[in-house]
Amino acid sequence: MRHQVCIIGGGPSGLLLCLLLRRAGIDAVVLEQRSRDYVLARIRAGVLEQGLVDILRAAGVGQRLDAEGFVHDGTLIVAHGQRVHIDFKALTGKSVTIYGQTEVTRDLYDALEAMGAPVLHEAEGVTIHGAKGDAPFVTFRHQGQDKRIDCDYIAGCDGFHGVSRRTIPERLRRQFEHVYPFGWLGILSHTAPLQHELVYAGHERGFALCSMRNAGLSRHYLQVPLTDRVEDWSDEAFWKELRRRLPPELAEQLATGPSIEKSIAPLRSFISEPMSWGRLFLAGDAAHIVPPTGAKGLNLAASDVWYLSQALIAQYQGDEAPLAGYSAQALARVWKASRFSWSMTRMLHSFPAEGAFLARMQGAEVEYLAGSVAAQTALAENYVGLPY
Ligand code: FAS
Ligand code: PHB
Repeated sequence: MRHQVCIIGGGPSGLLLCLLLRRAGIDAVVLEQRSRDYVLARIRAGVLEQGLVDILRAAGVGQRLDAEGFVHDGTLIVAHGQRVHIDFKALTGKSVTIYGQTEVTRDLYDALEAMGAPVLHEAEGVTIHGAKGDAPFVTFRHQGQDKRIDCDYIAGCDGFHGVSRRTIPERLRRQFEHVYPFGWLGILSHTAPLQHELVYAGHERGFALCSMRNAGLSRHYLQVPLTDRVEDWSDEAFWKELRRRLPPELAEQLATGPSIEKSIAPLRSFISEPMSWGRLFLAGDAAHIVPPTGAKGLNLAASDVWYLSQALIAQYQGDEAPLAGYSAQALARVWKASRFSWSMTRMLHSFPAEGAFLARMQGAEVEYLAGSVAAQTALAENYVGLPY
Protein backbone atom coordinates (compact mmCIF):
# COMPACT_ATOMS: atom_id res chain seq x y z
CA MET A 1 0.00 0.00 0.00
CA ARG A 2 1.08 3.59 -0.54
CA HIS A 3 -0.27 6.78 1.04
CA GLN A 4 1.18 10.28 1.09
CA VAL A 5 1.04 10.57 4.91
CA CYS A 6 0.91 7.67 7.38
CA ILE A 7 -0.49 8.72 10.76
CA ILE A 8 0.22 6.50 13.76
CA GLY A 9 -2.43 6.84 16.47
CA GLY A 10 -6.21 7.29 16.25
CA GLY A 11 -6.74 9.63 19.19
CA PRO A 12 -7.73 13.28 18.70
CA SER A 13 -4.32 14.22 17.26
CA GLY A 14 -4.23 11.53 14.61
CA LEU A 15 -7.88 11.76 13.65
CA LEU A 16 -7.88 15.56 13.39
CA LEU A 17 -4.67 15.55 11.35
CA CYS A 18 -6.13 12.96 8.98
CA LEU A 19 -9.30 15.01 8.53
CA LEU A 20 -7.44 18.27 7.87
CA LEU A 21 -5.08 16.61 5.35
CA ARG A 22 -7.82 14.76 3.51
CA ARG A 23 -9.92 17.93 3.35
CA ALA A 24 -6.88 19.45 1.59
CA GLY A 25 -6.72 16.55 -0.85
CA ILE A 26 -3.75 14.83 0.77
CA ASP A 27 -3.98 11.05 0.99
CA ALA A 28 -3.57 10.21 4.69
CA VAL A 29 -4.16 6.95 6.55
CA VAL A 30 -4.49 6.30 10.30
CA LEU A 31 -3.09 3.22 12.06
CA GLU A 32 -4.66 2.75 15.53
CA GLN A 33 -3.65 -0.11 17.81
CA ARG A 34 -6.96 -0.31 19.66
CA SER A 35 -10.55 -0.80 18.56
CA ARG A 36 -12.76 2.19 17.90
CA ASP A 37 -14.93 1.30 20.92
CA TYR A 38 -11.85 1.16 23.15
CA VAL A 39 -10.71 4.60 22.00
CA LEU A 40 -14.19 6.04 22.51
CA ALA A 41 -14.49 4.53 26.00
CA ARG A 42 -11.61 6.65 27.31
CA ILE A 43 -12.73 9.58 29.49
CA ARG A 44 -10.23 12.40 29.01
CA ALA A 45 -10.37 16.15 28.56
CA GLY A 46 -13.33 18.46 28.74
CA VAL A 47 -12.24 22.03 27.98
CA LEU A 48 -11.74 23.26 24.39
CA GLU A 49 -9.90 26.48 23.64
CA GLN A 50 -11.40 28.76 20.98
CA GLY A 51 -8.56 27.77 18.65
CA LEU A 52 -9.61 24.13 18.71
CA VAL A 53 -13.29 25.04 18.33
CA ASP A 54 -12.40 27.13 15.25
CA ILE A 55 -10.40 24.26 13.71
CA LEU A 56 -13.21 21.75 14.30
CA ARG A 57 -15.77 24.08 12.73
CA ALA A 58 -13.50 24.78 9.73
CA ALA A 59 -12.98 21.03 9.31
CA GLY A 60 -16.76 20.54 9.19
CA VAL A 61 -17.15 18.78 12.56
CA GLY A 62 -18.49 21.64 14.66
CA GLN A 63 -22.22 20.93 14.39
CA ARG A 64 -22.70 18.77 17.53
CA LEU A 65 -20.13 20.87 19.36
CA ASP A 66 -22.15 24.02 18.67
CA ALA A 67 -25.40 22.29 19.62
CA GLU A 68 -24.24 20.47 22.77
CA GLY A 69 -21.11 22.31 23.94
CA PHE A 70 -21.29 24.75 26.86
CA VAL A 71 -19.60 28.12 26.35
CA HIS A 72 -17.94 29.25 29.58
CA ASP A 73 -16.99 32.88 30.03
CA GLY A 74 -15.08 32.29 33.25
CA THR A 75 -14.09 29.98 36.07
CA LEU A 76 -14.10 30.10 39.87
CA ILE A 77 -10.99 29.58 41.97
CA VAL A 78 -11.50 28.97 45.69
CA ALA A 79 -8.32 28.54 47.73
CA HIS A 80 -6.58 29.81 50.85
CA GLY A 81 -9.71 31.63 52.02
CA GLN A 82 -10.08 33.46 48.71
CA ARG A 83 -12.89 33.20 46.17
CA VAL A 84 -11.77 34.55 42.79
CA HIS A 85 -13.91 34.59 39.66
CA ILE A 86 -11.72 34.81 36.57
CA ASP A 87 -13.86 36.53 33.93
CA PHE A 88 -12.31 35.26 30.69
CA LYS A 89 -14.73 37.21 28.48
CA ALA A 90 -14.28 40.56 30.19
CA LEU A 91 -10.50 40.20 30.51
CA THR A 92 -9.64 38.67 27.12
CA GLY A 93 -12.77 38.84 24.96
CA LYS A 94 -12.58 35.04 24.64
CA SER A 95 -14.35 32.03 26.16
CA VAL A 96 -13.79 28.26 26.37
CA THR A 97 -16.19 25.49 25.42
CA ILE A 98 -17.00 22.47 27.58
CA TYR A 99 -17.33 19.45 25.29
CA GLY A 100 -15.81 16.09 26.14
CA GLN A 101 -12.78 14.80 24.27
CA THR A 102 -14.74 11.60 23.79
CA GLU A 103 -17.34 13.56 21.77
CA VAL A 104 -14.62 15.32 19.74
CA THR A 105 -13.15 11.91 18.92
CA ARG A 106 -16.57 10.54 18.00
CA ASP A 107 -17.24 13.49 15.69
CA LEU A 108 -13.84 13.02 14.02
CA TYR A 109 -14.43 9.29 13.52
CA ASP A 110 -17.85 9.99 11.98
CA ALA A 111 -16.46 12.61 9.59
CA LEU A 112 -13.60 10.36 8.46
CA GLU A 113 -15.98 7.46 7.98
CA ALA A 114 -18.30 9.66 5.93
CA MET A 115 -15.45 10.55 3.56
CA GLY A 116 -14.26 6.96 3.38
CA ALA A 117 -10.92 7.80 4.97
CA PRO A 118 -8.83 4.73 5.87
CA VAL A 119 -8.64 4.35 9.67
CA LEU A 120 -7.20 0.91 10.41
CA HIS A 121 -8.04 -0.27 13.95
CA GLU A 122 -6.24 -2.98 15.89
CA ALA A 123 -3.05 -2.40 13.90
CA GLU A 124 -0.41 -4.30 15.85
CA GLY A 125 3.35 -3.98 16.07
CA VAL A 126 3.53 -0.71 14.15
CA THR A 127 7.18 -0.09 13.26
CA ILE A 128 8.67 2.95 11.55
CA HIS A 129 11.38 2.46 8.92
CA GLY A 130 13.53 4.88 6.93
CA ALA A 131 12.30 8.04 8.64
CA LYS A 132 15.64 9.73 7.91
CA GLY A 133 15.56 8.82 4.24
CA ASP A 134 13.37 9.88 1.30
CA ALA A 135 11.30 6.70 1.27
CA PRO A 136 9.96 6.01 4.74
CA PHE A 137 7.59 3.15 5.38
CA VAL A 138 5.65 1.57 8.21
CA THR A 139 5.13 -2.12 8.87
CA PHE A 140 2.43 -3.64 11.09
CA ARG A 141 0.10 -6.62 11.48
CA HIS A 142 -3.58 -6.19 10.67
CA GLN A 143 -6.31 -8.83 10.58
CA GLY A 144 -3.66 -11.51 10.97
CA GLN A 145 -1.53 -10.37 8.03
CA ASP A 146 1.80 -8.57 7.84
CA LYS A 147 1.31 -5.20 6.12
CA ARG A 148 3.51 -2.38 4.81
CA ILE A 149 2.63 1.21 3.97
CA ASP A 150 5.06 3.26 1.89
CA CYS A 151 4.61 7.01 2.33
CA ASP A 152 6.17 10.46 1.97
CA TYR A 153 5.81 11.45 5.63
CA ILE A 154 4.96 9.81 8.97
CA ALA A 155 3.02 11.60 11.73
CA GLY A 156 3.58 10.22 15.22
CA CYS A 157 0.26 10.85 17.00
CA ASP A 158 0.50 7.77 19.20
CA GLY A 159 0.54 9.36 22.62
CA PHE A 160 3.00 9.15 25.52
CA HIS A 161 3.43 5.38 25.35
CA GLY A 162 3.57 5.18 21.57
CA VAL A 163 6.34 4.00 19.27
CA SER A 164 7.01 7.26 17.39
CA ARG A 165 9.00 9.30 19.91
CA ARG A 166 11.13 6.25 20.68
CA THR A 167 11.99 5.92 17.00
CA ILE A 168 14.05 9.10 17.29
CA PRO A 169 17.49 7.95 18.56
CA GLU A 170 17.75 8.63 22.29
CA ARG A 171 21.04 10.50 21.82
CA LEU A 172 19.20 13.01 19.65
CA ARG A 173 16.29 13.57 22.06
CA ARG A 174 16.32 16.24 24.79
CA GLN A 175 13.70 15.12 27.30
CA PHE A 176 12.44 17.32 30.12
CA GLU A 177 10.28 15.74 32.84
CA HIS A 178 8.77 16.64 36.17
CA VAL A 179 6.68 14.01 37.95
CA TYR A 180 4.22 15.35 40.54
CA PRO A 181 3.93 13.50 43.88
CA PHE A 182 0.21 12.87 43.40
CA GLY A 183 -2.45 11.85 40.88
CA TRP A 184 -6.02 12.86 40.04
CA LEU A 185 -8.89 10.60 40.99
CA GLY A 186 -11.63 11.40 38.48
CA ILE A 187 -15.31 10.49 38.73
CA LEU A 188 -18.07 10.76 36.13
CA SER A 189 -21.62 10.85 37.49
CA HIS A 190 -25.15 11.55 36.32
CA THR A 191 -25.44 14.53 38.63
CA ALA A 192 -25.99 18.23 38.07
CA PRO A 193 -22.77 20.28 37.87
CA LEU A 194 -21.85 22.14 41.05
CA GLN A 195 -21.89 25.54 39.34
CA HIS A 196 -22.55 26.81 35.82
CA GLU A 197 -18.76 27.17 35.43
CA LEU A 198 -15.81 25.06 36.58
CA VAL A 199 -14.66 25.33 40.20
CA TYR A 200 -10.94 24.88 40.96
CA ALA A 201 -10.45 24.34 44.71
CA GLY A 202 -7.15 24.45 46.58
CA HIS A 203 -7.32 23.04 50.10
CA GLU A 204 -4.74 21.89 52.63
CA ARG A 205 -6.22 18.39 52.23
CA GLY A 206 -5.58 18.60 48.50
CA PHE A 207 -6.82 19.97 45.19
CA ALA A 208 -10.33 19.40 43.87
CA LEU A 209 -11.99 20.31 40.57
CA CYS A 210 -15.69 20.36 39.84
CA SER A 211 -16.27 20.14 36.09
CA MET A 212 -18.99 18.82 33.83
CA ARG A 213 -19.88 17.32 30.47
CA ASN A 214 -23.49 18.55 30.29
CA ALA A 215 -26.39 19.70 32.52
CA GLY A 216 -26.85 16.16 33.83
CA LEU A 217 -23.31 14.80 33.71
CA SER A 218 -20.56 15.95 36.06
CA ARG A 219 -16.83 15.26 36.02
CA HIS A 220 -15.09 15.86 39.35
CA TYR A 221 -11.49 15.29 40.44
CA LEU A 222 -9.56 14.94 43.70
CA GLN A 223 -5.81 15.12 44.22
CA VAL A 224 -4.81 11.75 45.71
CA PRO A 225 -1.48 10.20 46.78
CA LEU A 226 0.30 8.17 44.09
CA THR A 227 -0.14 5.12 46.32
CA ASP A 228 -3.95 5.29 46.12
CA ARG A 229 -5.85 2.82 43.96
CA VAL A 230 -9.34 3.32 42.52
CA GLU A 231 -10.66 0.46 44.67
CA ASP A 232 -9.59 2.42 47.77
CA TRP A 233 -12.26 5.01 46.96
CA SER A 234 -15.95 4.24 47.35
CA ASP A 235 -18.37 6.75 45.83
CA GLU A 236 -19.34 7.77 49.34
CA ALA A 237 -15.71 8.40 50.31
CA PHE A 238 -15.21 10.45 47.14
CA TRP A 239 -18.21 12.71 47.74
CA LYS A 240 -17.35 13.16 51.42
CA GLU A 241 -13.77 14.21 50.59
CA LEU A 242 -14.87 16.50 47.78
CA ARG A 243 -17.24 18.26 50.16
CA ARG A 244 -14.40 18.70 52.68
CA ARG A 245 -12.26 20.47 50.08
CA LEU A 246 -14.98 22.93 49.04
CA PRO A 247 -16.07 26.07 50.95
CA PRO A 248 -19.22 25.29 53.00
CA GLU A 249 -21.51 27.37 50.77
CA LEU A 250 -20.47 25.29 47.76
CA ALA A 251 -20.22 21.95 49.56
CA GLU A 252 -23.88 22.14 50.54
CA GLN A 253 -24.86 22.62 46.87
CA LEU A 254 -22.95 19.54 45.68
CA ALA A 255 -25.20 16.97 43.99
CA THR A 256 -23.98 13.42 44.56
CA GLY A 257 -24.83 10.09 42.99
CA PRO A 258 -23.36 6.81 41.76
CA SER A 259 -20.21 6.97 39.64
CA ILE A 260 -20.37 5.70 36.07
CA GLU A 261 -16.61 5.95 35.65
CA LYS A 262 -13.79 6.29 38.17
CA SER A 263 -10.06 6.37 37.41
CA ILE A 264 -6.74 7.69 38.70
CA ALA A 265 -4.30 9.45 36.36
CA PRO A 266 -0.74 10.30 37.39
CA LEU A 267 0.43 13.86 36.77
CA ARG A 268 3.60 14.78 34.94
CA SER A 269 5.08 17.56 32.87
CA PHE A 270 7.02 16.12 29.96
CA ILE A 271 8.46 17.59 26.77
CA SER A 272 10.65 15.82 24.22
CA GLU A 273 12.65 17.86 21.74
CA PRO A 274 12.82 17.94 18.77
CA MET A 275 9.31 17.09 17.54
CA SER A 276 10.63 15.97 14.17
CA TRP A 277 13.34 13.66 12.83
CA GLY A 278 13.77 13.35 9.09
CA ARG A 279 10.31 12.61 7.67
CA LEU A 280 8.81 11.71 11.09
CA PHE A 281 6.81 14.45 12.85
CA LEU A 282 5.40 14.14 16.40
CA ALA A 283 2.15 15.76 17.53
CA GLY A 284 0.20 15.76 20.80
CA ASP A 285 0.96 13.50 23.72
CA ALA A 286 3.60 11.67 21.67
CA ALA A 287 5.82 14.70 22.27
CA HIS A 288 4.53 16.29 25.47
CA ILE A 289 2.37 15.79 28.55
CA VAL A 290 1.00 18.50 30.81
CA PRO A 291 -0.77 18.19 34.19
CA PRO A 292 -4.50 18.63 33.42
CA THR A 293 -4.83 21.56 35.86
CA GLY A 294 -4.60 24.06 33.01
CA ALA A 295 -6.80 22.01 30.63
CA LYS A 296 -4.06 22.13 27.98
CA GLY A 297 -3.37 18.52 26.92
CA LEU A 298 -5.98 18.22 24.21
CA ASN A 299 -5.60 21.86 23.23
CA LEU A 300 -1.85 21.55 22.69
CA ALA A 301 -2.50 18.50 20.52
CA ALA A 302 -4.77 20.74 18.46
CA SER A 303 -2.17 23.47 17.86
CA ASP A 304 0.48 20.88 16.99
CA VAL A 305 -1.90 19.31 14.48
CA TRP A 306 -2.82 22.67 13.03
CA TYR A 307 0.83 23.63 12.48
CA LEU A 308 1.70 20.20 11.06
CA SER A 309 -1.29 20.03 8.72
CA GLN A 310 -0.56 23.51 7.31
CA ALA A 311 3.13 22.64 6.94
CA LEU A 312 2.39 19.40 5.07
CA ILE A 313 -0.09 21.18 2.80
CA ALA A 314 2.57 23.83 2.06
CA GLN A 315 5.16 21.11 1.43
CA TYR A 316 3.01 19.51 -1.24
CA GLN A 317 2.57 22.96 -2.78
CA GLY A 318 6.35 23.35 -3.01
CA ASP A 319 7.03 25.46 0.07
CA GLU A 320 9.44 23.49 2.29
CA ALA A 321 9.98 26.16 4.98
CA PRO A 322 6.92 25.45 7.20
CA LEU A 323 7.70 21.73 7.57
CA ALA A 324 11.35 22.52 8.30
CA GLY A 325 10.18 24.92 10.99
CA TYR A 326 7.41 22.75 12.46
CA SER A 327 9.25 21.50 15.54
CA ALA A 328 10.41 24.95 16.65
CA GLN A 329 7.00 26.47 15.98
CA ALA A 330 5.09 23.80 17.91
CA LEU A 331 7.55 23.75 20.82
CA ALA A 332 7.31 27.52 21.31
CA ARG A 333 3.60 27.15 22.18
CA VAL A 334 4.11 23.85 24.03
CA TRP A 335 6.62 25.36 26.47
CA LYS A 336 4.37 28.33 27.29
CA ALA A 337 1.33 26.11 27.87
CA SER A 338 3.47 23.71 29.91
CA ARG A 339 4.60 26.60 32.11
CA PHE A 340 0.98 27.65 32.67
CA SER A 341 -0.09 24.09 33.52
CA TRP A 342 2.82 23.74 35.93
CA SER A 343 2.08 27.09 37.59
CA MET A 344 -1.64 26.30 38.05
CA THR A 345 -0.68 22.93 39.53
CA ARG A 346 1.82 24.53 41.90
CA MET A 347 -0.67 27.16 43.00
CA LEU A 348 -3.60 24.87 43.77
CA HIS A 349 -2.30 21.48 44.90
CA SER A 350 -1.00 20.63 48.37
CA PHE A 351 2.67 19.68 48.61
CA PRO A 352 2.98 18.61 52.27
CA ALA A 353 6.57 17.43 51.77
CA GLU A 354 7.57 20.98 50.82
CA GLY A 355 6.57 22.42 54.19
CA ALA A 356 4.86 25.57 55.41
CA PHE A 357 6.84 28.06 53.31
CA LEU A 358 5.35 26.85 50.00
CA ALA A 359 1.88 26.81 51.54
CA ARG A 360 2.33 30.47 52.48
CA MET A 361 3.64 31.30 49.01
CA GLN A 362 0.54 29.64 47.53
CA GLY A 363 -1.68 31.68 49.83
CA ALA A 364 0.09 34.89 48.85
CA GLU A 365 -0.24 34.03 45.15
CA VAL A 366 -3.99 33.44 45.40
CA GLU A 367 -4.45 36.59 47.48
CA TYR A 368 -2.51 38.59 44.86
CA LEU A 369 -4.63 37.01 42.12
CA ALA A 370 -7.78 38.02 43.99
CA GLY A 371 -6.67 41.64 44.11
CA SER A 372 -5.01 42.12 40.73
CA VAL A 373 -6.73 42.55 37.38
CA ALA A 374 -3.30 42.16 35.76
CA ALA A 375 -2.79 38.77 37.44
CA GLN A 376 -6.30 37.64 36.54
CA THR A 377 -5.77 38.76 32.94
CA ALA A 378 -2.53 36.79 32.73
CA LEU A 379 -4.27 33.65 34.01
CA ALA A 380 -7.26 34.21 31.72
CA GLU A 381 -5.25 34.67 28.53
CA ASN A 382 -3.34 31.47 29.22
CA TYR A 383 -6.47 29.52 30.10
CA VAL A 384 -8.48 30.56 27.01
CA GLY A 385 -5.41 29.71 24.91
CA LEU A 386 -2.40 31.70 23.73
CA PRO A 387 -2.40 32.64 20.04
CA TYR A 388 -1.40 29.95 17.53
P1 FAS B 1 -3.84 9.99 22.82
O1 FAS B 1 -3.02 9.29 23.87
O2 FAS B 1 -5.21 10.46 23.15
O3 FAS B 1 -4.00 9.03 21.55
C1 FAS B 1 -2.93 8.26 21.08
C2 FAS B 1 -3.52 7.09 20.33
O4 FAS B 1 -2.44 6.33 19.77
C3 FAS B 1 -4.30 6.15 21.25
O5 FAS B 1 -5.57 5.89 20.71
C4 FAS B 1 -3.43 4.88 21.29
O6 FAS B 1 -4.21 3.71 21.38
C5 FAS B 1 -2.70 4.96 19.97
N1 FAS B 1 -1.40 4.26 19.98
C6 FAS B 1 -0.47 4.25 20.95
N2 FAS B 1 0.59 3.52 20.59
C7 FAS B 1 0.32 3.05 19.33
C8 FAS B 1 1.02 2.23 18.41
N3 FAS B 1 2.23 1.74 18.71
N4 FAS B 1 0.44 1.94 17.23
C9 FAS B 1 -0.78 2.46 16.92
N5 FAS B 1 -1.51 3.23 17.74
C10 FAS B 1 -0.95 3.52 18.94
N6 FAS B 1 -6.17 16.72 28.89
C11 FAS B 1 -6.91 17.78 29.26
O7 FAS B 1 -6.81 18.84 28.64
N7 FAS B 1 -7.79 17.69 30.31
C12 FAS B 1 -7.96 16.51 31.01
O8 FAS B 1 -8.74 16.44 31.94
C13 FAS B 1 -7.20 15.38 30.64
N8 FAS B 1 -7.36 14.18 31.30
C14 FAS B 1 -6.58 13.11 30.94
C15 FAS B 1 -6.69 11.87 31.60
C16 FAS B 1 -5.88 10.79 31.23
C17 FAS B 1 -6.02 9.47 31.96
C18 FAS B 1 -4.93 10.94 30.21
C19 FAS B 1 -4.03 9.80 29.82
C20 FAS B 1 -4.82 12.15 29.54
C21 FAS B 1 -5.65 13.25 29.88
N9 FAS B 1 -5.57 14.47 29.23
C22 FAS B 1 -6.31 15.54 29.57
C23 FAS B 1 -4.68 14.64 28.13
C24 FAS B 1 -5.36 14.05 26.93
O9 FAS B 1 -6.58 14.66 26.71
C25 FAS B 1 -4.39 14.19 25.79
O10 FAS B 1 -3.82 15.48 25.74
C26 FAS B 1 -5.01 13.86 24.46
O11 FAS B 1 -5.58 12.58 24.56
C27 FAS B 1 -3.91 13.92 23.42
O12 FAS B 1 -4.36 13.32 22.30
P2 FAS B 1 -3.37 12.43 21.40
O13 FAS B 1 -2.12 13.20 21.18
O14 FAS B 1 -4.19 11.99 20.25
O15 FAS B 1 -2.94 11.21 22.31
C1 PHB C 1 -12.46 18.03 32.66
O1 PHB C 1 -13.63 18.44 32.59
O2 PHB C 1 -12.14 16.83 32.45
C2 PHB C 1 -11.35 18.99 33.02
C3 PHB C 1 -11.62 20.34 33.01
C4 PHB C 1 -10.60 21.24 33.33
C5 PHB C 1 -9.35 20.75 33.68
C6 PHB C 1 -9.09 19.39 33.67
C7 PHB C 1 -10.10 18.50 33.35
O3 PHB C 1 -8.36 21.63 34.00
